[in-house]
Amino acid sequence: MQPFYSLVNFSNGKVTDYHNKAIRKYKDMENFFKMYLTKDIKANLKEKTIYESYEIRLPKKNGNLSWCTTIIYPGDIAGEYFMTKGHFHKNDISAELYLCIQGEGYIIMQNHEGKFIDCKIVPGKAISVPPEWGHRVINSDKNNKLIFVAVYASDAGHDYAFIEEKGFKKLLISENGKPKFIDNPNYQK
Ligand code: S6P
Ligand code: ZN
Repeated sequence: MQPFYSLVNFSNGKVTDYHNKAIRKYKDMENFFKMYLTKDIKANLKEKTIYESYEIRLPKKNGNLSWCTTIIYPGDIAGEYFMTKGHFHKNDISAELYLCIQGEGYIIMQNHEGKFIDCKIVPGKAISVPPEWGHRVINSDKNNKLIFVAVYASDAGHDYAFIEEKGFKKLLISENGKPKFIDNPNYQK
């Protein structure tokens, strides 16, 4: 393989020459939001775009790195800010590097023993997610997009099952217009 490059647009998060674009709407990730909603309200939110991502994806071969930009739109679902689904890596020994380029929010991380850590993110902040820590990014600014770059082993893979069923220990909600962590009522069930 030859070296190659792409250009990241720091204003809108788009990347040239990407291999994979994903758009996640509410209907694609309903179960990841844990605040209670009636069926009718859920039905009305189905087409809402929560985030999109542009990935430079290299073959899943040991030693290759892939990376992507993610743009999380502003908003909330029953108070829970828009966010990524969150996942562990299938290949759990894979670490990841996050670099925020626009907006503000939080990265939350949790390991298999249930230790939970949150870290505020602002442009220029780079966060190292060690192996074996689940991770999610949350946009806590209801007026602006949050854009970040993530770099990870190409064979890292995504394991969403635990987060979809139980979620992280804490949820980030908007209370009186300010972000606040609360216990996830679904976590102990
Ligand atoms: C991959 C990396 C990111 C996320 C993306 C969307 O390891 O962490 O590229 O896939 O930000 O997040 P999620 O949790 O919905 O896949
Ligand atoms: Zn990851």
